[in-house]
Amino acid sequence: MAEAKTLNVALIGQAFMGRTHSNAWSQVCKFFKVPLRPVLHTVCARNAGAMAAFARQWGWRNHTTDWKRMMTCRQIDLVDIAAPNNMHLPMAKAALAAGKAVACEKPLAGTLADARRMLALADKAGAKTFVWYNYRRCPAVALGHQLVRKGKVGQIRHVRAWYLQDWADESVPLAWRFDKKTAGSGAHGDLNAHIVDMTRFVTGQEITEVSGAISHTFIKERRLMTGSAAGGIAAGIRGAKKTGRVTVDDTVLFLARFSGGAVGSFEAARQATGNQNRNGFEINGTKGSFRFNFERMNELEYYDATAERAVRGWTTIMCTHGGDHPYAEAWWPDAHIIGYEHGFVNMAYDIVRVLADKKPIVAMPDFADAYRTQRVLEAALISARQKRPVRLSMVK
Ligand code: SOE
Repeated sequence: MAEAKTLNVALIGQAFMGRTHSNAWSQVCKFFKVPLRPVLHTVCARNAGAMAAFARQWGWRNHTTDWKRMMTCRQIDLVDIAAPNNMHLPMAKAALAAGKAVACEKPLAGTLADARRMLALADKAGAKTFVWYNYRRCPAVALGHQLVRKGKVGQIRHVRAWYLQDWADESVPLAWRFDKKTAGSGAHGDLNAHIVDMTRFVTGQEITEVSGAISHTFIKERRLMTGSAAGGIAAGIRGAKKTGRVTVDDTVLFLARFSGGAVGSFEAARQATGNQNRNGFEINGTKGSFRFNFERMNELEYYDATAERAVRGWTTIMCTHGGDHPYAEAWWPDAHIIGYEHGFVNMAYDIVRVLADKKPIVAMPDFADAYRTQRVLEAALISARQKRPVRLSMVK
Protein backbone atom coordinates (compact mmCIF):
# COMPACT_ATOMS: atom_id res chain seq x y z
CA MET A 1 0.00 0.00 0.00
CA ALA A 2 1.35 3.43 -0.95
CA GLU A 3 2.75 5.41 2.01
CA ALA A 4 0.63 8.47 2.98
CA LYS A 5 1.88 11.80 1.64
CA THR A 6 3.82 13.75 4.26
CA LEU A 7 2.75 16.91 6.08
CA ASN A 8 5.68 19.05 7.17
CA VAL A 9 4.82 20.68 10.50
CA ALA A 10 6.57 23.65 12.10
CA LEU A 11 5.85 24.30 15.78
CA ILE A 12 6.46 27.60 17.57
CA GLY A 13 6.79 27.09 21.32
CA GLN A 14 8.60 24.63 23.58
CA ALA A 15 6.92 25.16 26.95
CA PHE A 16 3.84 23.29 28.22
CA MET A 17 1.93 23.46 24.93
CA GLY A 18 5.12 22.87 22.97
CA ARG A 19 5.35 19.52 24.74
CA THR A 20 1.68 18.56 24.28
CA HIS A 21 1.78 19.45 20.58
CA SER A 22 5.16 17.73 19.97
CA ASN A 23 3.76 14.59 21.59
CA ALA A 24 0.59 14.79 19.47
CA TRP A 25 2.46 15.18 16.17
CA SER A 26 4.85 12.34 17.02
CA GLN A 27 2.14 9.93 18.25
CA VAL A 28 -0.76 10.47 15.84
CA CYS A 29 0.45 8.15 13.06
CA LYS A 30 1.18 5.41 15.61
CA PHE A 31 -2.47 5.24 16.70
CA PHE A 32 -4.48 6.47 13.71
CA LYS A 33 -4.47 5.57 10.02
CA VAL A 34 -3.52 9.05 8.90
CA PRO A 35 -4.27 10.33 5.37
CA LEU A 36 -1.14 12.53 5.64
CA ARG A 37 1.91 11.55 7.70
CA PRO A 38 3.06 14.45 9.94
CA VAL A 39 6.79 15.12 9.82
CA LEU A 40 8.21 17.06 12.77
CA HIS A 41 10.09 19.41 10.43
CA THR A 42 11.08 22.44 12.57
CA VAL A 43 10.56 23.63 16.12
CA CYS A 44 11.09 27.28 16.98
CA ALA A 45 11.33 29.03 20.35
CA ARG A 46 13.17 31.91 22.04
CA ASN A 47 15.38 29.84 24.32
CA ALA A 48 18.38 29.13 22.06
CA GLY A 49 20.18 27.16 24.75
CA ALA A 50 17.34 24.67 25.15
CA MET A 51 16.33 24.25 21.51
CA ALA A 52 18.76 21.53 20.42
CA ALA A 53 17.91 19.32 23.41
CA PHE A 54 14.18 19.91 22.97
CA ALA A 55 14.35 19.08 19.24
CA ARG A 56 16.34 15.90 19.97
CA GLN A 57 14.03 14.81 22.80
CA TRP A 58 10.84 15.21 20.75
CA GLY A 59 12.18 14.24 17.31
CA TRP A 60 12.14 17.62 15.54
CA ARG A 61 14.41 17.53 12.45
CA ASN A 62 15.37 21.20 12.62
CA HIS A 63 15.28 23.91 15.28
CA THR A 64 15.58 27.68 15.19
CA THR A 65 14.92 30.81 17.25
CA ASP A 66 13.97 32.86 14.16
CA TRP A 67 10.22 32.29 13.47
CA LYS A 68 10.07 34.96 10.76
CA ARG A 69 12.83 33.26 8.76
CA MET A 70 11.23 29.86 9.37
CA MET A 71 8.07 31.03 7.55
CA THR A 72 10.09 31.36 4.33
CA CYS A 73 10.86 27.61 4.30
CA ARG A 74 8.90 26.34 1.31
CA GLN A 75 8.87 22.74 2.62
CA ILE A 76 6.69 23.66 5.62
CA ASP A 77 2.96 22.95 5.11
CA LEU A 78 1.47 23.74 8.52
CA VAL A 79 2.58 26.28 11.13
CA ASP A 80 1.43 25.37 14.64
CA ILE A 81 1.51 28.37 17.00
CA ALA A 82 1.93 27.52 20.69
CA ALA A 83 3.44 30.87 21.72
CA PRO A 84 1.89 33.39 24.16
CA ASN A 85 -1.37 35.06 23.07
CA ASN A 86 0.11 38.39 21.92
CA MET A 87 2.21 36.51 19.32
CA HIS A 88 -0.76 34.71 17.72
CA LEU A 89 -1.55 37.58 15.31
CA PRO A 90 1.97 38.38 14.02
CA MET A 91 2.85 34.70 13.65
CA ALA A 92 -0.43 33.77 11.96
CA LYS A 93 -0.10 36.80 9.67
CA ALA A 94 3.37 35.71 8.55
CA ALA A 95 2.35 32.07 8.12
CA LEU A 96 -0.77 32.97 6.11
CA ALA A 97 1.26 35.36 3.92
CA ALA A 98 3.66 32.46 3.25
CA GLY A 99 0.75 30.29 2.12
CA LYS A 100 0.77 27.94 5.11
CA ALA A 101 -2.12 26.29 6.91
CA VAL A 102 -2.22 27.57 10.49
CA ALA A 103 -3.03 25.86 13.78
CA CYS A 104 -3.07 28.07 16.87
CA GLU A 105 -3.38 27.42 20.61
CA LYS A 106 -6.45 28.79 22.37
CA PRO A 107 -7.67 31.42 22.81
CA LEU A 108 -7.54 32.64 19.20
CA ALA A 109 -5.87 35.81 20.50
CA GLY A 110 -5.41 37.86 23.65
CA THR A 111 -7.79 40.55 22.38
CA LEU A 112 -10.89 40.69 20.17
CA ALA A 113 -9.11 43.13 17.85
CA ASP A 114 -6.24 40.70 17.23
CA ALA A 115 -8.70 37.81 16.76
CA ARG A 116 -10.73 39.84 14.25
CA ARG A 117 -7.56 40.62 12.29
CA MET A 118 -6.49 36.95 12.28
CA LEU A 119 -9.88 35.92 10.94
CA ALA A 120 -9.76 38.55 8.18
CA LEU A 121 -6.26 37.46 7.15
CA ALA A 122 -7.27 33.78 7.11
CA ASP A 123 -10.36 34.56 5.01
CA LYS A 124 -8.26 36.62 2.58
CA ALA A 125 -5.68 33.83 2.29
CA GLY A 126 -8.36 31.15 1.92
CA ALA A 127 -6.24 29.05 4.26
CA LYS A 128 -7.27 26.13 6.43
CA THR A 129 -7.06 27.13 10.09
CA PHE A 130 -7.44 25.33 13.42
CA VAL A 131 -7.62 26.33 17.09
CA TRP A 132 -6.54 23.81 19.75
CA TYR A 133 -9.73 23.58 21.82
CA ASN A 134 -8.54 20.14 22.88
CA TYR A 135 -11.28 19.29 25.41
CA ARG A 136 -13.84 18.79 22.61
CA ARG A 137 -11.81 15.70 21.78
CA CYS A 138 -12.34 13.96 25.09
CA PRO A 139 -14.62 11.09 23.98
CA ALA A 140 -16.97 11.90 26.89
CA VAL A 141 -17.44 15.50 25.68
CA ALA A 142 -18.02 14.27 22.13
CA LEU A 143 -20.61 11.79 23.47
CA GLY A 144 -22.42 14.69 25.16
CA HIS A 145 -22.58 16.43 21.79
CA GLN A 146 -24.05 13.27 20.25
CA LEU A 147 -26.69 12.92 23.02
CA VAL A 148 -27.91 16.45 22.26
CA ARG A 149 -27.89 15.83 18.50
CA LYS A 150 -29.98 12.65 19.03
CA GLY A 151 -32.51 14.53 21.17
CA LYS A 152 -31.71 12.40 24.23
CA VAL A 153 -31.92 15.36 26.62
CA GLY A 154 -34.78 17.14 24.86
CA GLN A 155 -34.87 20.93 24.99
CA ILE A 156 -31.90 22.31 26.92
CA ARG A 157 -32.85 24.67 29.78
CA HIS A 158 -29.68 24.98 31.87
CA VAL A 159 -25.96 25.09 31.07
CA ARG A 160 -23.60 25.23 34.06
CA ALA A 161 -19.85 25.36 33.29
CA TRP A 162 -16.73 25.75 35.36
CA TYR A 163 -12.97 25.71 34.90
CA LEU A 164 -11.28 25.67 38.32
CA GLN A 165 -7.55 25.56 38.96
CA ASP A 166 -5.45 26.42 42.02
CA TRP A 167 -1.85 26.81 40.78
CA ALA A 168 -1.73 30.61 40.86
CA ASP A 169 -1.04 31.20 44.56
CA GLU A 170 1.24 33.89 46.04
CA SER A 171 4.35 31.77 45.39
CA VAL A 172 4.03 32.08 41.60
CA PRO A 173 6.09 34.96 40.11
CA LEU A 174 4.86 37.40 37.46
CA ALA A 175 4.72 35.00 34.49
CA TRP A 176 3.35 36.08 31.09
CA ARG A 177 -0.11 34.79 32.01
CA PHE A 178 -0.42 37.65 34.55
CA ASP A 179 0.49 40.38 32.07
CA LYS A 180 -2.34 42.00 30.05
CA LYS A 181 -0.05 43.09 27.18
CA THR A 182 1.04 39.45 26.65
CA ALA A 183 -1.99 37.39 27.70
CA GLY A 184 -4.88 39.83 27.08
CA SER A 185 -6.70 38.55 30.17
CA GLY A 186 -6.05 36.05 32.96
CA ALA A 187 -8.20 33.07 33.93
CA HIS A 188 -10.87 34.47 31.61
CA GLY A 189 -9.13 34.05 28.25
CA ASP A 190 -7.22 31.01 29.49
CA LEU A 191 -10.06 29.02 31.09
CA ASN A 192 -13.48 30.53 30.25
CA ALA A 193 -12.35 30.20 26.62
CA HIS A 194 -12.36 26.42 27.00
CA ILE A 195 -15.78 26.14 28.65
CA VAL A 196 -17.41 28.62 26.28
CA ASP A 197 -16.08 26.55 23.38
CA MET A 198 -17.11 23.23 24.97
CA THR A 199 -20.66 24.36 25.80
CA ARG A 200 -21.18 25.94 22.37
CA PHE A 201 -20.01 22.63 20.85
CA VAL A 202 -22.02 20.32 23.12
CA THR A 203 -25.29 22.28 23.02
CA GLY A 204 -25.02 23.31 19.37
CA GLN A 205 -26.28 26.72 20.53
CA GLU A 206 -24.64 30.16 20.40
CA ILE A 207 -24.49 32.53 23.36
CA THR A 208 -26.66 35.56 22.55
CA GLU A 209 -26.28 37.62 25.74
CA VAL A 210 -23.87 37.88 28.65
CA SER A 211 -24.74 39.53 31.98
CA GLY A 212 -23.81 39.78 35.65
CA ALA A 213 -20.10 39.38 34.95
CA ILE A 214 -17.57 39.80 37.75
CA SER A 215 -13.84 40.11 37.08
CA HIS A 216 -11.54 40.06 40.12
CA THR A 217 -7.82 39.93 40.90
CA PHE A 218 -6.99 38.56 44.37
CA ILE A 219 -3.20 38.79 44.12
CA LYS A 220 -2.33 42.23 42.76
CA GLU A 221 1.49 42.09 43.02
CA ARG A 222 3.85 39.19 42.20
CA ARG A 223 7.63 38.72 42.37
CA LEU A 224 9.38 39.37 39.06
CA MET A 225 10.48 36.21 37.23
CA THR A 226 14.16 35.24 37.17
CA GLY A 227 13.85 31.96 35.24
CA SER A 228 11.36 30.40 32.79
CA ALA A 229 8.80 27.71 33.59
CA ALA A 230 10.08 24.16 33.30
CA GLY A 231 7.33 23.14 30.86
CA GLY A 232 4.44 23.17 33.31
CA ILE A 233 1.88 25.98 33.75
CA ALA A 234 4.18 27.81 36.15
CA ALA A 235 6.30 25.03 37.63
CA GLY A 236 9.96 25.80 38.10
CA ILE A 237 9.65 29.57 37.71
CA ARG A 238 11.98 31.24 40.17
CA GLY A 239 11.17 34.73 41.49
CA ALA A 240 13.18 37.74 42.53
CA LYS A 241 12.54 39.90 45.63
CA LYS A 242 11.31 42.85 43.48
CA THR A 243 7.59 42.71 42.57
CA GLY A 244 5.47 43.85 39.64
CA ARG A 245 1.78 44.60 39.21
CA VAL A 246 -0.64 41.90 37.99
CA THR A 247 -2.71 43.45 35.19
CA VAL A 248 -5.24 40.65 34.52
CA ASP A 249 -8.02 38.82 36.33
CA ASP A 250 -7.59 35.85 38.66
CA THR A 251 -11.23 34.95 38.13
CA VAL A 252 -14.17 35.89 35.89
CA LEU A 253 -17.75 34.70 36.41
CA PHE A 254 -20.71 35.50 34.16
CA LEU A 255 -24.27 34.51 33.21
CA ALA A 256 -25.40 33.79 29.67
CA ARG A 257 -28.46 33.27 27.45
CA PHE A 258 -28.26 30.76 24.58
CA SER A 259 -29.83 30.90 21.11
CA GLY A 260 -32.01 27.84 21.84
CA GLY A 261 -33.52 29.43 24.97
CA ALA A 262 -31.20 27.94 27.59
CA VAL A 263 -29.66 30.03 30.38
CA GLY A 264 -26.18 29.43 31.71
CA SER A 265 -23.46 30.26 34.24
CA PHE A 266 -19.68 30.27 33.74
CA GLU A 267 -16.85 30.39 36.29
CA ALA A 268 -13.10 30.48 35.59
CA ALA A 269 -10.75 30.56 38.57
CA ARG A 270 -7.03 30.10 39.22
CA GLN A 271 -7.18 30.05 43.03
CA ALA A 272 -10.04 27.58 43.50
CA THR A 273 -8.11 25.73 46.21
CA GLY A 274 -8.39 21.96 45.88
CA ASN A 275 -9.25 22.03 42.18
CA GLN A 276 -6.14 21.34 40.10
CA ASN A 277 -7.58 21.18 36.58
CA ARG A 278 -11.30 20.77 37.10
CA ASN A 279 -13.14 21.83 34.00
CA GLY A 280 -16.65 20.60 33.34
CA PHE A 281 -20.25 21.30 32.65
CA GLU A 282 -23.74 20.07 33.43
CA ILE A 283 -26.50 20.27 30.83
CA ASN A 284 -30.15 20.01 31.99
CA GLY A 285 -32.83 19.30 29.40
CA THR A 286 -36.51 18.37 29.37
CA LYS A 287 -35.75 14.68 28.76
CA GLY A 288 -32.56 14.31 30.71
CA SER A 289 -29.20 15.70 31.79
CA PHE A 290 -25.53 14.93 31.53
CA ARG A 291 -22.39 16.22 33.21
CA PHE A 292 -18.65 16.06 32.57
CA ASN A 293 -15.71 16.56 34.93
CA PHE A 294 -12.30 16.58 33.23
CA GLU A 295 -10.64 15.21 36.36
CA ARG A 296 -12.63 12.02 35.50
CA MET A 297 -12.24 12.63 31.78
CA ASN A 298 -13.18 9.12 30.54
CA GLU A 299 -16.64 9.28 32.14
CA LEU A 300 -19.88 11.04 31.26
CA GLU A 301 -22.67 11.05 33.86
CA TYR A 302 -26.10 10.74 32.27
CA TYR A 303 -29.63 11.05 33.71
CA ASP A 304 -32.45 9.71 31.52
CA ALA A 305 -35.63 11.43 32.65
CA THR A 306 -37.67 9.20 30.32
CA ALA A 307 -36.63 6.02 32.16
CA GLU A 308 -39.18 4.19 34.31
CA ARG A 309 -39.45 6.14 37.58
CA ALA A 310 -38.42 3.16 39.66
CA VAL A 311 -35.03 2.88 37.99
CA ARG A 312 -34.42 6.54 37.06
CA GLY A 313 -31.06 7.84 38.25
CA TRP A 314 -27.60 9.10 37.29
CA THR A 315 -25.51 6.56 35.39
CA THR A 316 -21.77 6.80 34.75
CA ILE A 317 -20.81 5.94 31.19
CA MET A 318 -17.20 4.84 30.62
CA CYS A 319 -16.52 6.43 27.23
CA THR A 320 -13.83 4.04 26.04
CA HIS A 321 -15.79 1.69 23.76
CA GLY A 322 -14.48 1.55 20.20
CA GLY A 323 -17.14 2.32 17.62
CA ASP A 324 -19.56 3.92 20.11
CA HIS A 325 -17.31 6.60 21.58
CA PRO A 326 -15.37 8.93 19.25
CA TYR A 327 -11.65 8.14 18.89
CA ALA A 328 -11.94 5.23 21.36
CA GLU A 329 -11.13 2.53 18.80
CA ALA A 330 -7.72 4.10 18.19
CA TRP A 331 -6.72 3.61 21.81
CA TRP A 332 -7.19 0.76 24.24
CA PRO A 333 -9.82 -1.86 25.19
CA ASP A 334 -12.83 -0.84 27.33
CA ALA A 335 -11.92 1.07 30.52
CA HIS A 336 -8.18 1.08 29.77
CA ILE A 337 -8.58 4.82 30.10
CA ILE A 338 -6.86 7.67 28.26
CA GLY A 339 -5.42 10.96 29.55
CA TYR A 340 -4.90 14.68 28.94
CA GLU A 341 -2.35 14.18 26.15
CA HIS A 342 -4.71 11.92 24.14
CA GLY A 343 -7.06 14.83 23.48
CA PHE A 344 -4.19 16.55 21.66
CA VAL A 345 -3.37 13.40 19.65
CA ASN A 346 -7.06 13.10 18.72
CA MET A 347 -6.96 16.75 17.63
CA ALA A 348 -3.80 16.23 15.54
CA TYR A 349 -5.66 13.40 13.77
CA ASP A 350 -8.60 15.68 12.98
CA ILE A 351 -6.27 18.45 11.73
CA VAL A 352 -4.61 15.95 9.38
CA ARG A 353 -8.03 14.74 8.21
CA VAL A 354 -9.18 18.26 7.41
CA LEU A 355 -5.92 19.02 5.59
CA ALA A 356 -6.53 15.86 3.52
CA ASP A 357 -10.04 17.19 2.68
CA LYS A 358 -11.73 14.66 4.94
CA LYS A 359 -14.34 15.41 7.63
CA PRO A 360 -13.02 15.55 11.21
CA ILE A 361 -14.34 12.99 13.71
CA VAL A 362 -15.49 15.92 15.89
CA ALA A 363 -16.35 19.44 14.65
CA MET A 364 -13.13 21.40 14.25
CA PRO A 365 -12.89 24.99 15.50
CA ASP A 366 -11.30 27.09 12.78
CA PHE A 367 -10.52 30.81 13.20
CA ALA A 368 -14.14 31.72 12.35
CA ASP A 369 -15.56 29.38 15.00
CA ALA A 370 -12.98 30.43 17.59
CA TYR A 371 -13.84 34.07 16.84
CA ARG A 372 -17.38 33.40 18.11
CA THR A 373 -15.88 32.25 21.42
CA GLN A 374 -13.62 35.32 21.48
CA ARG A 375 -16.70 37.58 21.10
CA VAL A 376 -18.30 35.93 24.13
CA LEU A 377 -15.13 36.52 26.15
CA GLU A 378 -15.15 40.19 25.14
CA ALA A 379 -18.85 40.56 25.97
CA ALA A 380 -18.16 39.26 29.48
CA LEU A 381 -15.34 41.78 29.98
CA ILE A 382 -17.64 44.59 28.83
CA SER A 383 -20.39 43.35 31.16
CA ALA A 384 -17.93 43.24 34.08
CA ARG A 385 -16.59 46.75 33.37
CA GLN A 386 -19.94 48.41 32.69
CA LYS A 387 -22.01 46.25 35.08
CA ARG A 388 -24.73 45.63 32.51
CA PRO A 389 -26.04 42.89 30.16
CA VAL A 390 -24.26 42.77 26.78
CA ARG A 391 -25.91 41.34 23.65
CA LEU A 392 -23.52 39.48 21.34
CA SER A 393 -25.08 41.26 18.37
CA MET A 394 -23.38 44.40 19.74
CA VAL A 395 -19.92 42.76 19.89
CA LYS A 396 -18.53 42.30 16.38
C1 SOE B 1 -3.18 26.89 32.15
O1 SOE B 1 -4.31 27.31 32.73
C2 SOE B 1 -3.46 25.75 31.17
O2 SOE B 1 -2.22 25.32 30.68
C3 SOE B 1 -4.30 26.21 30.00
O3 SOE B 1 -3.65 27.25 29.29
C4 SOE B 1 -4.56 25.02 29.09
O4 SOE B 1 -5.36 25.41 27.97
C5 SOE B 1 -5.28 23.94 29.89
O5 SOE B 1 -5.54 22.80 29.07
C6 SOE B 1 -4.44 23.53 31.09
O6 SOE B 1 -4.11 24.69 31.89
